[in-house]
Parts: sequence; C-alpha cells; structure tokens
Amino acid sequence: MKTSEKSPHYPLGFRRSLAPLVSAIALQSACGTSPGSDQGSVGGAAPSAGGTTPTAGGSGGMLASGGTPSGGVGGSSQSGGASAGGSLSSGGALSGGSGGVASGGSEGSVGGAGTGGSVASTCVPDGKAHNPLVTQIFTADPNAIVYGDRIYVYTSHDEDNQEGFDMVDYHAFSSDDMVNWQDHGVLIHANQLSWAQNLYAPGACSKNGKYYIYIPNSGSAIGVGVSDDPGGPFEDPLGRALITPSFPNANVPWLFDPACFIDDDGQAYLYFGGGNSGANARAVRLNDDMVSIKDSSATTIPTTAFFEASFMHKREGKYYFSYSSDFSNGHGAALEYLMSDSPMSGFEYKGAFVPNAQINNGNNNHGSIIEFQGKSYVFYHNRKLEQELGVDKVNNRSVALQELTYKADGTINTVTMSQDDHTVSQLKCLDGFLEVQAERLAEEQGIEVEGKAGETIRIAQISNNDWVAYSQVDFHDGATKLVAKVASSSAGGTIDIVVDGCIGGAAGTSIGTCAVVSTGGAQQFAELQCPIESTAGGHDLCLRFGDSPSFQLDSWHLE
Ligand code: FUB
Repeated sequence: MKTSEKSPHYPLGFRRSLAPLVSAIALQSACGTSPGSDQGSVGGAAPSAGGTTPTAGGSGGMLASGGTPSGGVGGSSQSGGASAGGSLSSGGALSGGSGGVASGGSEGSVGGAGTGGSVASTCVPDGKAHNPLVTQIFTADPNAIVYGDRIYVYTSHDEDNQEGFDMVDYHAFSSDDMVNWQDHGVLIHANQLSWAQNLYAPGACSKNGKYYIYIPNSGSAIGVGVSDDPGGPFEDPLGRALITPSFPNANVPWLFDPACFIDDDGQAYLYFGGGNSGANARAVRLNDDMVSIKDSSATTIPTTAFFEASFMHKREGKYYFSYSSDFSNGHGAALEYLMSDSPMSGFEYKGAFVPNAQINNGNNNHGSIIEFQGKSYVFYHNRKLEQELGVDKVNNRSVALQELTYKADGTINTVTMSQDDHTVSQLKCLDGFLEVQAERLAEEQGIEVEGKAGETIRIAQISNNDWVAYSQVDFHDGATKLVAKVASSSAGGTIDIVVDGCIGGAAGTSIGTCAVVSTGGAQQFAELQCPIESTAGGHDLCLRFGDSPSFQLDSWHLE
C-alpha cells in the first residue's frame, strides 16, 4: 500500500500530545531499560499484585545493537502461514523458535495460539472498548456472532477515500474481552469471486464444524464463502451466486444484506433484502449443507419502514428481526425491530432501539445484536473516525459497540449512539504470558495491519512515533522480558515498551527499549528478546516505535 493510501490514523491533536515523550525516548540506550528509571514506579501502578520488583536498576541490554542473525533456523515467510520463528537472543543471534500457527489456519482463532505457562493472576481489568472499535481501517456493516469463547465481528471494509461503496474485501475482528480486537486480515476478496465485484454487508454462521459468510455482490445477488476457521480464509464453494433475482419472490430492489441465523433445532435461515418501503425484507430456509436453499420461494417479512440491514437473533424464545429503517416520516436509518414467536411469520413492529445520530452523519446504519457472557451488545457503524479525521464524507464508516438491555417484557431499551471515545467494559485481562498476535489490539496510532487470513497477519508500515496498545495485559506475578516476533531485512528501529500508556493518549512509563536487528529478510520472522524492568499485575501495554523502524511485528509474549 502506498503511503498516500495509508489507512486512517488518529487526528493530529492526538499525535501532538505524544511528541515530548517521544523525544525523551530517543535519548535512551538502544537496548535494555531506561536509564534512571524509578525503582518501584511501575509497581506502584500494579493493582494488588504485590507491586513490582525492579531488576538491577535499568540494566539489561541483552540485545546488542547491530547484531546479526546466524543459524537461519525457523524464520517464517509471509506466504503459507506463520511458522515457528527463530529467536534473537543476546547479541542478536538467531536461536531456536517457538509459537506460530499452522499453515493455512487463522492466527489465534478459536482455541488460540500460545506459548508459555501461566501463573496465578490477580489482574482485574478496568479497560473500555474504543469507539470506534477499529482505527487501522474503516469498517462497516458489523455482523457479530459468538463462536466458542470469542466474538467474531465480520465487517465490510470501506476503502480509504472511497467515493461510493467500493468495497472489495471483508475483515473479521475477534475478541474474548470486548476491548482487544484481533484483526484477521483479508478473509476473501472480490477478485476470488467470478460473480461479484463489490462486497457489501456480510452475514456469518457456523454449522457442522464449518464457518460460512454470505456475500452480497453490491445489491444484485448473494453468494456464500466457507472456511474451516472463523478467521478464514474463505473460499467460494459454488463458483456462482446462491440467490439471484430469478429466485421466486427474491426480486427486491436490493438483493443484499444477508443475515444468517440458526435456530435451536439446527434449522438455518437467511434473511435479506432492501429498498424503500416495508415490503422488501425476505427470508429463506437453508439446507443442511448451508450452500443451497430448502424453500421453493422466499418469504416476505412484512415490516414498517424497512430499508436494509436485516438481522435476526433469538432471546428467551422470542425472535427479533432488526433492520435499518428508511427515511420516511420519523424514521431515517434508525435500527428498528420486530418480535415474534416464530422465525418467519407473526412479527409485530416494536419501533426503533438505536435512533440515528449526528455521529453517523444521519446516513445509513447497519447493526447486529449478540449475547456474550451474560450481557447483550449491539454493534453498528458510525462516522466518528471520518469526522475526527476531517474526511467529511459519508462513505468511510467505522464499527462501534455498546451494551444493550431489555425490559422485563422482552422489548429493547433505547440505545443512544455514543459520542464517547470509549464504551463497554473489558471482561478479562489479556494474558501476556501467552503468545499475543500483535494485531489483537485495543488502540493504535499510525500503523497498518497487513496480511491475508491464513498467512502471517502483522503490524506493518511502521513509522517513528507510531504505536500499538493492548488493554489490561496480565503480567502475572512478574515479567522480566518481552519477546517480540519481528521481521526486518536490516538493523534499525526500536520498540519502546511502555506500561499504563498510549491508550487514550496516556504517556505511561517505559520499562525497556529494544533495538531491532536484521532477521535475514523483510518477511523472515524471528524472536527478539527484550529485557524489561520486572513488572507485575495488570497494565495497559503500549509498544511505541522509533529510530526509523523498518520492521514488521507478528506477535509478542512476556516471560
Ligand atoms: O455497506 C454497503 C451497504 O450500506 C450495506 O449493504 C447496507 O446495509 C448499508 O450499510
């Protein structure tokens, strides 16, 4: 990606607030912890974990600046997935590898990828999800679904500076804590689909161990992608669309916005459609194979002011069909809903539950609702990021997340679209002793996430003062090292390891700075050993880059 096409960053004001700190960091030694760090200062910030026991005052420096790789074992190339990386230990030499994911799979998907053992945790998270959820790209049309112990949010990907809706690929973001969201890269691209040019709002489902995304070709047809992993990559099993306007009763103005729903008895449904008036919502039952239709014609779901963005969820035996409303009297791209006792008929209109707002420029909206670990959440998109960036269009959207509650009778309490920078509470700490994909982040500045699902997804296009931050990382009863899996064809650049900083613009405290050496290739990932001041408990962790970084970052863990 050319610099001019670089994805959205935080507004300038945000950058400026970091400037003085970044200059100070440049004075630190290239390797090891900051000279003069205050012993115990980090420990003071650690919640009830016995504080920090700093190691010998700011020493360390295991990694010799300018070290060169030797051995050449275990490095991974970008294509064919991330394999075990080599390790850059003292003096910058490559040694044995660890971690990584199997070729073809998704990094850190259901089941996770991890190294290292865990010890007792006292971390109590106090993080909040960023609004919008993702800033490295523009995202829209969130279709959230719970798979195992993680939420996956499948999104359209608004291209930077797009004039219309020119989207050509999908991303998924997954989390088990609501605040750190892993970018699974490009799941599928329009150039893989002979029948599609523009990929609009996706719908997701899983059955019989397979994961499906239903794919609209703008407003003209719906196809399907399948994968063995919720994080992709997805393939097109049919080589054609699944639903076209010739399917009986499917010829609506916009044949798009598929939402997949599987009932408790295993029957799968697809809801779709769009166009002004309440007559354009449709539903069909899918066969068990999930790639063919059981019904001989689509069923109309009568709605009030239906526009687009069908979604179905079930709660306590009631079916909720939600959608984005048209611009007729008193509506205007609000998220509205119907309720019923059955999935395809008998719906009663209940009204709007997310009124549209200025933060969305009064333009289109698209939502989904899930229940996760005892709470309900609504995902939708807004225009907050493009407003902050001064892009001032309507086509660069960003996904947001808020909690949703119900009344005793099952109707939904109104959710006011949040203007805040942070919304829902973090559910658990991020275990730093397990391998953490670098793109499983809470907030960032300046970086890009690159890669296709099934390959090495990584932090890339890193410039001076860029950073990536993780909310409420569990350092357990003490970590003394951060091991970062990096790739670089030359020596250059530093990673400053900061606790209790970067999220929300906080300065934080540096607990170590690591110089990156050559790993033998721009896509040759190897482990860089970065000593840190011994740090315990729960902390926001920020990796701040400097000194002309020319590397990419795949993952990290604490030891
Ligand atoms: O993202 C393109 C279209 O905009 C979606 O298909 C609609 O739901 C609206 O969000």
